[in-house]
Amino acid sequence: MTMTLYHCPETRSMRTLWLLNELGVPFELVSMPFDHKFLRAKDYLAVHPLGRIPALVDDDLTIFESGAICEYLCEKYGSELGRAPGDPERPRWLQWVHFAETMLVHGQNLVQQWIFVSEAERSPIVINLESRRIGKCLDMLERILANQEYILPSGFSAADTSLGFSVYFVTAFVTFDVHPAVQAYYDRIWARPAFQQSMPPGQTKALEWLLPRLGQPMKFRAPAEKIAL
Ligand SMILES: N[C@@H](CCC(=O)N[C@@H](CS)C(=O)NCC(=O)O)C(=O)O
Repeated sequence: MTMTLYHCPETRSMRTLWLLNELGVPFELVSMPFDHKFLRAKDYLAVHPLGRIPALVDDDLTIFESGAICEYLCEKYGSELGRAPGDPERPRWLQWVHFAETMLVHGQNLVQQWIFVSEAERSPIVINLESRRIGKCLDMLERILANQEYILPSGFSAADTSLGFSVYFVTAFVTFDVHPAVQAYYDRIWARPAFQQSMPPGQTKALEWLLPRLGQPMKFRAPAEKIAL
């Protein structure tokens, strides 16, 4: 009865890997290069019909979608990293677990622009727009994290393994110069041993191997207004 995580380094499956490391439960890791040779192989399509990661196989259950896996694992282990139904923080916990995906999509669109689209087809408008969307997300997080260490007032939770990965990922495209509270959050994440265990060994920056092919990170102006959330 082994639980198996299908993973590619520095992709959304890092959320699950990090969470499993935080939970300290036994699992088997199948780590693949981010390459269709592996992701579209017949064997893997039998696990995830679209050949995406993460996918988790737990006995006779196969589940995909990083947010769903996060909820599943917290429930399975009754972990304090989740917020169970009835917990006053449950709605916010769900919100941040799933918001993480909204934020990441902007980063993913930037990877598409810089890496997968030819130079002739690359769009400065899309790059600008998606970077600014990340900036708006950071402005919102800045206001929250100015008053608390993690995304929920009560402290670290699996919402941070979801959101923290998105914050990690976007550091390849933007700077946190005017988002000091987000920077401090990011530093706190890095200090967690379970996060470090989920990183490719020896790597100190997000998407380090791709950085030479990405443009200069976008710098933002300080957020103008302080809106109470
Ligand atoms: N919403 C899904 C997205 C899964 C996804 O698209 N993962 C990417 C890696 S970050 C992938 O597998 N891409 C491979 C492909 O599109 O072929 C989740 O959160 O798990």
